[in-house]
Amino acid sequence: MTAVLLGFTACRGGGGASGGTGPYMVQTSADNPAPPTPNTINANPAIAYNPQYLTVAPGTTVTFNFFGVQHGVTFTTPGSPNNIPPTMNASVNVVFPTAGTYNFYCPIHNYMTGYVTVQ
Ligand SMILES: [Cu+2]
Repeated sequence: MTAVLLGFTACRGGGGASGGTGPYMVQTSADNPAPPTPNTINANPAIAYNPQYLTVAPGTTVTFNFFGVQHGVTFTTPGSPNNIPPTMNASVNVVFPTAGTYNFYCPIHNYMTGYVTVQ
């Protein structure tokens, strides 16, 4: 019985022709928005940063977009750029001159977190 179950499990990843909820499920454009613009973090109405994590080269200007819902950026890493206070319907450019990982959260939704890695 155990051998049968293991065999079944091992086969699940290979076929995928039956549709359903696997990784090959077709998504609509509404489910799967276009990838964000390079060096841009969108603070979404869905209460998340998109992308949540971003890697850039030293000296890069990162654009934070705040549209639809008020969000901000509060950095928690020493040496971070200045915080962005709660903002709505505007973009704010932030320069990251120095290598490091800069953690941040939203001052309104403190479970909304992300980081920028500069390397
Ligand atoms: Cu927020």
